[in-house]
Amino acid sequence: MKLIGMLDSPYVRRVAISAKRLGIDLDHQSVSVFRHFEQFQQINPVVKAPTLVLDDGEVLIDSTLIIDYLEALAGPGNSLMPEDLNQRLRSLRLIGLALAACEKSVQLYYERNLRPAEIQFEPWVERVEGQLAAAYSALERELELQPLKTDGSIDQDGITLAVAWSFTRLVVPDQVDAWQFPLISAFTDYAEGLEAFVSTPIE
Ligand SMILES: N[C@@H](CCC(=O)N[C@@H](CS)C(=O)NCC(=O)O)C(=O)O
Repeated sequence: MKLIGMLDSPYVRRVAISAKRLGIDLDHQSVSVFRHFEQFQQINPVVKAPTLVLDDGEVLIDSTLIIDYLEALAGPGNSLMPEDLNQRLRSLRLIGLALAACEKSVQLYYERNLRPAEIQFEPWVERVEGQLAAAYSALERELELQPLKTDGSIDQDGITLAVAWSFTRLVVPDQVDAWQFPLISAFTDYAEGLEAFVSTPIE
């Protein structure tokens, strides 16, 4: 199976890291939705990263749906999601917040880098900045209430949180200070030291 997309996309990176943690070998191809638009179009006319191309040529998009498929391939004993209902609910809450943080970081990055300065719409930018801060504040509170494991393992909530934080710090560093979100920052330092992260560097 081929995973198409750049690792500077948090969505591509969470799929690549999840696959490693699930023991699934993916052939990763760094094709950019911007710099290699036409090449990407040949693989997937919708040009969304990540794209997973199955061995029979079937194409799957959206990181969460791709991870769902990889989880099914790996089998129940290997899941990155807790079985306990309450813990699963908490994981889903963390993942939802981290994905919202990714989305808001992407929106700010696109606004700053794709839209000409003279047609930027400040009320929209302020709205997105507020949403991004709200997502990380909620995540920091979640970690205050219950820390994530730092025993050498990592599950889907931790993967998505750390990937989101590293991405935000890379593309819109002015939006988040490590001292404002010490628990998220410390957890990300831990995650970025794990083999699955080190071997899947943000490009
Ligand atoms: N919800 C999607 C979001 C994927 C996404 O928006 N990826 C970006 C790259 S970071 C992309 O494909 N951008 C190109 C575009 O939307 O035209 C997921 O989880 O995979």
